[in-house]
Amino acid sequence: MTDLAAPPIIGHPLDRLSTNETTAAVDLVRAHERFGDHMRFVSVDLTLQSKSDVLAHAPGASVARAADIILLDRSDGSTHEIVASLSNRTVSSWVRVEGVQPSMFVDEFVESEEAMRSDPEFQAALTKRGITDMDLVTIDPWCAGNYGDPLEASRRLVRGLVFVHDQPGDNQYARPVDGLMVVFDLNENKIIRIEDERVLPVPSEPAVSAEWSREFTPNERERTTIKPLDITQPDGPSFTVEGDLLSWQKWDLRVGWSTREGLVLNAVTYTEGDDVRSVLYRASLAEMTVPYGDPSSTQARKNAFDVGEYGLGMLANSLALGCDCLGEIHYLDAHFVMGNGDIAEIPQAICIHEEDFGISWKHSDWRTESTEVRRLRRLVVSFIATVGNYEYGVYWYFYQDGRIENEIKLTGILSTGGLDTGEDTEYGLKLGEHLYGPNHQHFFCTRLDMGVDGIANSVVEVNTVQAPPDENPYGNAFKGETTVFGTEQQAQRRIDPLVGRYWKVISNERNNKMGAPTGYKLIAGENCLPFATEESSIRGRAGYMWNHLWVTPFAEDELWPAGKYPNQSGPGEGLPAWTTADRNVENTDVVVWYTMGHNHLPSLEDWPVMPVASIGFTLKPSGFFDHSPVMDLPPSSHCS
Ligand SMILES: [Cu+2]
Repeated sequence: MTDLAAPPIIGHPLDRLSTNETTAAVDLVRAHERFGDHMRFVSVDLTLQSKSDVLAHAPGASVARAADIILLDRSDGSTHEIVASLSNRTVSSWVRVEGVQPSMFVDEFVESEEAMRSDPEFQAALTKRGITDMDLVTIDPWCAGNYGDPLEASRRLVRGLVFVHDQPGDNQYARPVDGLMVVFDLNENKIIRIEDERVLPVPSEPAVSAEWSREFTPNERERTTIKPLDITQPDGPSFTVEGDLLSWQKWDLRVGWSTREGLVLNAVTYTEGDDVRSVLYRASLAEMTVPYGDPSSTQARKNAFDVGEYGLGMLANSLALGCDCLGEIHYLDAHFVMGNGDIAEIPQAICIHEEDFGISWKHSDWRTESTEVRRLRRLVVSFIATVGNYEYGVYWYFYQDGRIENEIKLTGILSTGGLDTGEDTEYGLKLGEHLYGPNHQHFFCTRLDMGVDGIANSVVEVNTVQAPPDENPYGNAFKGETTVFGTEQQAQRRIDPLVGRYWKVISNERNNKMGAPTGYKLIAGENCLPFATEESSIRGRAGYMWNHLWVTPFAEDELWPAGKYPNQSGPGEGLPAWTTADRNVENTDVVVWYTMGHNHLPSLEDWPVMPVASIGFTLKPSGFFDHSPVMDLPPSSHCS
């Protein structure tokens, strides 16, 4: 029933939830008759509205606002999916879901570590290793996965990885207590089992080489030869931000956010004059998985789904606490909901700034000595999440020449293992006596809900091939061979840099001046495939990793490549399940899923904090414009 007293909400349907709206959603749920004290809030996020409604939205029109809430009932392990209408101030839907584990929430990190630390049996296992000061012990709770243990089907489990500080606040990852793992039930908040397999010496490397915090690193080690390099923008930046609408150099987009994905890009358009051209409807890092490649029983269970098991939005850094961006910066705040329903603010979670990016184009004529050079700029929209030991920076770049780039910056500390005296391993790199960094991979799946010049799009693959003999009298000829994907299974593809393979999203609604469809190509960067076997647990649970490209027809409930609840999931969910229908993906509303893998055989330089490793891909206009889109760039004033 509509509450007539509720004022209509003016805004845009994609506007992020305000803290007031999240609070209102929590209050509606708490006041509901089905809510109980044993329920915990996992997440509160903006309800995605139908694409047709969003596209039809007229500026100034009122919008229907709603929030999706996920609750965990700790008394029976059930999950509850709720929709709260913020416009009508009612709970419009409440669905109980059995047999799934929603993602971990921050309270569980804190509570589980406390409970493990104070357990007498756990303390005895540490005493056996000469560790008696429990305040120095840290336990990283890793979602337990699914390896056929019946407990994994019935309980909400984490496996605790144990580390120990030498002094409070120093780098505990230099001192793994390997061979000891704690199986812990989050709902009962108690240890189920201690797997005490092997007593290993705790590494005792000289502290200075393992430390990163300034508190523990001597100042005399710091370089003194760096002169100031200031970025000054005396007239301010060239972008504007109105609410969540970001506008810069013909680009417009709406910044979005979710507990699970962190930063989301909505409604990305490129405008020339009155011609507003759509490129992307929605883009985000939709899943990532980190499979470890070491057969030791500790490492073999490490298969983190950092988006679906934890949530990059919940783990986002407040960029107020560092110096992550340079120049004239505009920050946007974010927030998430704690288990008890309290709001946790993340001030300055999203960074927006622009960067000089070298030259855009240049030509010199040696006869006339005429030279023209133009500099290129890019707009950067980014955030950084800390997932335990590791940091992931998610960067989106928009260029004046129509390119969009995605870059993931990987940094942070290796999740280490221990070795016996004199022991070495092929399944990782020894970093010092008793210490190694295990082999692992990082897979990132970006969901690209495309809309290149309209909703109706197709995807083609282009491979470069040698010309056939009858067309190749000089033996030099080659050409691009284009294949249009008709169905989902045809569009499950892997990279092939040796034939210059790229994929291109083309419009079925608009042609360029040569009569060909306008398009954007997806250019792969670094990539690899998983090494896990067909029989492995992760093969079933993260099937999306085995193809670099997937294309699906848009479906409102298909957001998560490894399924909605990858925590302790069974095999086959997400992209592998949806695409068995082999639906049409030609001349329709398509979603492109690009998976990229970073293969991480550690090196000594990764220790103690890994210098950023970078992986990404590019969306580049390809027949989208009728000519170079950057001939209108003016010369730089300071060079003339
Ligand atoms: Cu790594």
